[in-house]
Amino acid sequence: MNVPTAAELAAALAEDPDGLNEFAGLTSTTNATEEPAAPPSLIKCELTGHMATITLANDRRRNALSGQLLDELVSALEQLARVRARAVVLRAAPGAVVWSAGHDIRELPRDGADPITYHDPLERALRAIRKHPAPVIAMVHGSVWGGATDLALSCDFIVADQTAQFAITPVNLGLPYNASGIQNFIARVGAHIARQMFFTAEPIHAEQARECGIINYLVDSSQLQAHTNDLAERLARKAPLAIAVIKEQIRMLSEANPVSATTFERIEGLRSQVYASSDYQEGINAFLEKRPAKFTGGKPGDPAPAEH
Ligand code: KGA
Repeated sequence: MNVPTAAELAAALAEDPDGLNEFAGLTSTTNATEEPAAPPSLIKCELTGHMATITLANDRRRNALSGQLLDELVSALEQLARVRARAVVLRAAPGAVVWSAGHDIRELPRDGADPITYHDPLERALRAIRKHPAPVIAMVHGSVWGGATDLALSCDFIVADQTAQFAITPVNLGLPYNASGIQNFIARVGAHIARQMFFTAEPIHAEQARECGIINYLVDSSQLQAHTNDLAERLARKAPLAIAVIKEQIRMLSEANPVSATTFERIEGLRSQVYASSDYQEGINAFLEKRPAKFTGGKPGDPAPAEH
């Protein structure tokens, strides 16, 4: 993996504290003959002064959020916290027209297990962004799908251009989204727009995304990178401890939504009916077979529908 280790980041910072430190493509010094070759890295991490950029770099799979990509993202954020980066930009590689296609559908479980548990790599990454001490800015050019919209909404800012669009698509897969994700959408866009996004699974385009508070700054494509870097530099000049503690308070207070144990258990019971259903299997099969899904709405145990 070419994400620099914390030691590499710290050593480079110590060598050149005032200059521009570039970390793209740094590799571990482990002797390659001792271990099997690691798969190519799916993200790139660079640190320039106090500002970091994490680039999603798997356009071939439209930056689908696989376990590997998300583990690398979490690891990069941990390392950037250790070297006290003061602002992090999360972006897709230049030229990509899909920012991210969301959860890697090939990695969704097919064995009756909950598809998005607390320990799912996507959930770990969402928490890593929300708990990261420095502000994380999603710089969005292009379309954002499913769990990637949750990921972008978990960032502290979204700076986007006119090509940006955001969709949340579990109803295309017959998948029961989870309570923390739905809470995140309600907190960010309100129940009314959350219903529109979840029920239609249609993308919200840039103008509406700005109106409903998804996008903080909507700028021309030619200004996207400059505007994002300028914001990151401004944030990097503020008091980092104050930012970290205010960020953590906003997270804790916005998540402080008392739900009784009974209600939570009811939510989990309802969700399990969905991921145990034939619609969930059909949604994944349809994606893999590149065809529209045919959903029946049958609950587990219902008789199979008659063929027409
Ligand atoms: N998971 C796994 N593989 C994916 C993927 C995904 N989410 N999205 C794309 N791919 C693969 C795709 O199978 C293809 O592989 C390659 O990436 C290029 O995609 O070459 P292969 O082996 O066939 P494609 O479709 O050819 O690219 P495109 O024509 O440019 O279209 C891009 C989009 C993003 C529009 C299209 O790929 C798409 O609709 N993807 C699925 C988007 C989506 O619905 N994501 C939601 C995933 O679910 C999710 O996040 C959750 C948990 N949820 O919604 O609840």
